[in-house]
Amino acid sequence: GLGMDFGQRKAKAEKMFGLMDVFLKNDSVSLQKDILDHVEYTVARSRFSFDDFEAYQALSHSIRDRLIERWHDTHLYVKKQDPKRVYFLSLEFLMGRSMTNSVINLGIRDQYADALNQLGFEFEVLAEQEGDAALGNGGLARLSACLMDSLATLDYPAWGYGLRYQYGLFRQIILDGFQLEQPDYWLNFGNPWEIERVHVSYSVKFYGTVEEEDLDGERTKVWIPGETVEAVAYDNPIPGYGTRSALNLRLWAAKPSDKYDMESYNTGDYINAIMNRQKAETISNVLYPDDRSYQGKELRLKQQYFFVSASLQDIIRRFKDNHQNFDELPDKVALQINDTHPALAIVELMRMLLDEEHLDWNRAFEITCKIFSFTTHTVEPGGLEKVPVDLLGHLLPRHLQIIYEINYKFMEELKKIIGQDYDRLSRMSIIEEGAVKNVRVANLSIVCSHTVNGVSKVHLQLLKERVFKDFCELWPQKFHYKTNGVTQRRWVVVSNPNLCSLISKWLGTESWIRNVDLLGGLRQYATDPDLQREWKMAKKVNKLRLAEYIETLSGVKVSLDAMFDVQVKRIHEYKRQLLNILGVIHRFDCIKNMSASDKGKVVPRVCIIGGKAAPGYDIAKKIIKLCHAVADKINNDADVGDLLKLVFIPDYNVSVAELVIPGSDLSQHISTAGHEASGTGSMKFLMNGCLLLATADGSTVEIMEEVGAENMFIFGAKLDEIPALREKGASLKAPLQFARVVRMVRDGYFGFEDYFKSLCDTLEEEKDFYLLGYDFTSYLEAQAAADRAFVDQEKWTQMSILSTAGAGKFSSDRTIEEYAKHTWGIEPCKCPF
Ligand code: B1N
Repeated sequence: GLGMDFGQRKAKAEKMFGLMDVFLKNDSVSLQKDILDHVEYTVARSRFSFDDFEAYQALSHSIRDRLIERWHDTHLYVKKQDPKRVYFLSLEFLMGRSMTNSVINLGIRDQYADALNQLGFEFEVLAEQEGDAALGNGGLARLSACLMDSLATLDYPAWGYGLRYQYGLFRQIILDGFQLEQPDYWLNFGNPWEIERVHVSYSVKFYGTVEEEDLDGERTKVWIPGETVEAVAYDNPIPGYGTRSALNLRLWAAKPSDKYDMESYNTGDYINAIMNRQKAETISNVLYPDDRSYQGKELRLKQQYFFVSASLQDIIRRFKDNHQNFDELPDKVALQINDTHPALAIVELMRMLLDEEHLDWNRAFEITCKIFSFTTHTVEPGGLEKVPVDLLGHLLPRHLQIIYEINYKFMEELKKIIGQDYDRLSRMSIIEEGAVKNVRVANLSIVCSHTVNGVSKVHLQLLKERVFKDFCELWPQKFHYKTNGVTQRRWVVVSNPNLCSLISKWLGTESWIRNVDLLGGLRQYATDPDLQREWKMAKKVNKLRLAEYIETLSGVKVSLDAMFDVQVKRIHEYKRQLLNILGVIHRFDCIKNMSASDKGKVVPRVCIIGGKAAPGYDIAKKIIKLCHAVADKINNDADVGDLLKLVFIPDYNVSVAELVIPGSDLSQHISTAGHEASGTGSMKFLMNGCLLLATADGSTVEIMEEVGAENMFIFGAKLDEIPALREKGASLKAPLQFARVVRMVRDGYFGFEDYFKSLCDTLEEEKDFYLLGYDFTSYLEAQAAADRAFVDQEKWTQMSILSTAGAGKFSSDRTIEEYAKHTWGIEPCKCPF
């Protein structure tokens, strides 16, 4: 993969850096020795007696050494080249497990597998020992992780910045069909994939007052903070595939600051003072588990500012290492903010340039606007982040002043352009007036960014028509979209090795792993009986693995001949898991009322649903319970048998996804049109040859363009029909079949009728905001079409091959190329050895 052998690399590196002894060896004997050394000296177990977990620890440290090596080389080289870098700021990264991904990207999986065999272990078994790093909620957070993988693979000079939460996303356990949340104290067993940098730390300040001072005869504002917390860096190497590049994901942890002396007059004061200091750590304690509901919580705001302030100090320090003139900053630094969560970075940079570097306002603002780009993941104007002015002013008084100043100048400019249109001015203002005054974080981000990106083609359309209408009219050239993508390394190579080798064999190359467009080459073999046979076999093996998992989790035995029909994603009303469940009830009802001969024609199904509900999201939790109640009934019905099963997979996360996605035949992406900004799960299923049953929403619209609607099952109201349908409201008669299944739930056919009442109420004609009733008929038709296609296995397999073949566009490699070229203006910086 790397095109150079050990000796050549060593010679080159010595020439460049004058290093004498470089690079760890990767032959089986060296690896065995390394692993055993780590057993003895790192894990501190005897090399003659250690269990699977200790073997995993030793193995991961051996891999970590190799990651660090490349990570050092990349830094040294990039530092020397000093290109423009992109800094990806995100409050969430869903990395999942690291081990298999690391050895694959390092290109040494086979060597490790061999070394472990020699020691009497199996790589796959040890890989199962690792827990997930779940520092994020859902799609947005996994997108960050996929983009990092692509940045590394494509050799871009990039860093990621985020927060090192002590508690990741809660673990979901199911008790009597109800979701319970358990803390994810993921660092309990140590984390070999991070490097603690005790010496890389910055003070982050909060509260206090702003005073005016004389500085060289000029009046300047000085912030006298009230609290200081230390941010300590934890570095996570991100290896690229088929390159020696390894990027850095730097996550900040909060620690008490020891820069200030305490004055204690007695032991009690002293003890209390220590206890109070310890509170500093709460800032990075816990990830907020709601995706997209904003409450003006002080701790959340503190998290945002904490991570942004530390990151910017780090970035500016690095810039100042070899530059003095801040006019050069936009040539060296691109700052990408992932949704509005890190938007305080804009204000913090302004503050640093004004108050610390003493630039004048116009220069500071111009530089800031040239540096920031912002990606929004929102479709609802009401879903935009707002921060109460009082809260912000209390926590960050100087920042509030700067926000007011930015807004004042913006409003003055705007008046010159649009005149005295006060409605429009007040809509576009960064400050929302009202009983509670709020800072509109999105407006701030738009005003101060050079580019605003949506995450799919239809998302940009929605931004123009709805979410940011006023701004799009004012600055049409500012708004773009970059269709999301996922990394084929994680979602095919790591998670579906069977399919991976099959693809490489038929394409005659492994190059698709770096250049995913080559997948299109499978099209010509889509009807080849040999490929079809091997393709079906690979799917069978994956289905078996999934079936075993389901049986251990839920005790439900499922037939491998059934169609595995999967919907896994966060539980939300707009994602319409409820539509899925009602469809299952309908199917059940039909089977119950069928003659024996008709039953013979039913295509057996295993319906699989998985996903977490935000802890405070009542309706979502009821959907989970309904799924279990329905499953209890169906799975124990003798008339139904293997014709229909419903299973809920608990605690859906990245590593569960790696198991579930390759084993699915059909996957559902059925949001009401206009509600899913993009959706990235669909792309993972597509790559793995699963057929999609979907509405034309977010990314599926573009998937249709790539694989053809004839190779998918598309249904439901179209985006442009939705407003009129909502208008009609009560006069829309839901079909009888719909009324019947809702009745069954209402009347207690599945028990718990009181509990499900409010859930059923959301489906009443005048309240059915997400149009489940309206879409039900076409949903059932799409399901019937899927059944018909599945009966013809040749046809189905062809569609499956064509799905994978059409997945090329949805690689995050393509997404990153677009961002690099059109938004960040950065070039690859590849270490030449
Ligand atoms: O971002 C994904 C998209 O594929 C999904 O369609 C979109 O729903 C998702 C606040 C969010 N939007 N907003 C969030 C997450 C956490 C949070 O605290 C909002 N996530 C999305 C990637 O573009």
